[in-house]
Amino acid sequence: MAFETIIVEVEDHVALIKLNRPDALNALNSTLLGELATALEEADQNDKVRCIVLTGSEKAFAAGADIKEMSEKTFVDMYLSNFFAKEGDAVVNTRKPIIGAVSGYALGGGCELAMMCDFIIASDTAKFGQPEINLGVIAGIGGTQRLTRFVGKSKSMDMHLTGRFMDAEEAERSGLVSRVVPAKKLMDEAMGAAQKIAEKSIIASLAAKEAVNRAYETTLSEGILYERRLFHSLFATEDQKEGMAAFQEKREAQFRDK
Ligand code: CO8
Repeated sequence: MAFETIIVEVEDHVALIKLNRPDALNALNSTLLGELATALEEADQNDKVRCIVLTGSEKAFAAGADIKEMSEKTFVDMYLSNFFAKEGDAVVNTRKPIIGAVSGYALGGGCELAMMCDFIIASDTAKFGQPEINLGVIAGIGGTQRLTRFVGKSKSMDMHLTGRFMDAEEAERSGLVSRVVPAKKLMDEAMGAAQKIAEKSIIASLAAKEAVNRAYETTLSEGILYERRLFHSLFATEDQKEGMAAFQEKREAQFRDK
């Protein structure tokens, strides 16, 4: 499908989705978010895709929700449309792993979108922030909740109340991102990580993603039980037999997603 505000390429089992509104620093408007939701649903359905990389430009992953589109909206508009809740759900309901490859600004809704990815690889130029307070509003698509879980209350409060930006080094130190690499190497690093994921059994990848995400939704003992049951169930797969046989035969496993 042809898109206006994103570019999608599928190669070697990885879907690369690039936000593409360069004149607006990839500000998230309704067209872009609708297209992103569609692209993610398509990637999830596409048997050739085993991992997804979501990225922006070198200058901006995304500088937030589109302020120009939003500015004249009323409470009733926002409430009745449930502003971008459906599109946000489409991101978090994607079952295949999503890597956020972040360079430049990831602000407001852009930071929130990056945090909806399964993990973030950042370039050393990345800047994260929840500056909505400067516009007389607050984060609206998970920022107060997700950032707090990533970096703790004190830093999250600091970011949401002052609107200050966090650079890549601080983001890595605080647990917001998994790796920081020089800007020029960002896409190689993200695509390399995606390739590694694509080589695994997709059944195990989906189970790992589901289990880690339970940690944010439930108690420790329930989460551990959930993990244990998923772990047990993987012994019903041919890929478990293949993975463990390959280890003993000192060869690469050939997973068949069965
Ligand atoms: N919305 C609309 N247009 C934007 C946005 C934005 N969020 N950010 C940048 N742009 C546009 C600018 O208006 C400008 O366009 P034009 O040339 O037509 O005037 C162009 O992008 C380039 O921007 P700048 O000239 O400002 O570039 P600078 O390098 O000087 O500054 C900054 C870069 C610091 C990123 C600056 O653009 C900025 O502060 N942007 C706004 C950041 C912000 O406040 N983000 C939060 C938005 S609110 C939000 O995200 C709410 C989330 C809750 C719901 C989420 C649903 C998805």
